[in-house]
Amino acid sequence: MIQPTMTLRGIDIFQGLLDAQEQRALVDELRDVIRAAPLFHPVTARGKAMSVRMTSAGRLGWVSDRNGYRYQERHPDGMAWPEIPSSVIGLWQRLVSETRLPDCCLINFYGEGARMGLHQDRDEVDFTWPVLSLSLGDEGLFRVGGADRSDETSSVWLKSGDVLRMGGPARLAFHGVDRIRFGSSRLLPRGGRINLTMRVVG
Ligand SMILES: O=C(O)CCC(=O)C(=O)O
Ligand SMILES: [Mn+2]
Repeated sequence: MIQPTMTLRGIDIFQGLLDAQEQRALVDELRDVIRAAPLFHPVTARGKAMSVRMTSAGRLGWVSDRNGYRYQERHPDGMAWPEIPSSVIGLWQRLVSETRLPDCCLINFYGEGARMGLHQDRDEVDFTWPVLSLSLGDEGLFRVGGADRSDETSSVWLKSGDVLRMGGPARLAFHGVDRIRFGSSRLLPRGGRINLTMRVVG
């Protein structure tokens, strides 16, 4: 069993788990996913535009619009979501489960100035499985607290190739991304950060 390089408020962090070649190969696979299911700009239920752009792969994708947050079987433009890249499934099998595979791989793209406010991942039906998160491209300042929004938080800069596993009591920890260091990585030629989160929806 592979051991995390650090833990932060119960989250296991595997720093540098993907090497540069694996990261480049995955970016190529993600280009195909995004061609088939383009990134879109979600809005919150209150109509506020989120600063990240997103899409999904897998049986279900996560969407947010005026009707709220939910998982659905189709992209807002109507197509089915593409398959989750096999290397992403392989990572899940190494760190979470050989047999119960994720239903959704949410793909977030952070351009210059994008961030994500403190939130819990709780639109899933089943919280018994961890959420696995992989960072690619520019560094992002990730913040994590506890199960209550008011709990104290800690932060870590996530680099390209780092993986997080949020399971057990940390499955419902509040977390977010305060900012990215735009241009800090050369993985994406035009800069930016990609985060993939794999989820069992149930
Ligand atoms: O970008 C990240 O590292 C976190 C993304 C996230 O929390 C989410 O998509 O729910
Ligand atoms: Mn989240």
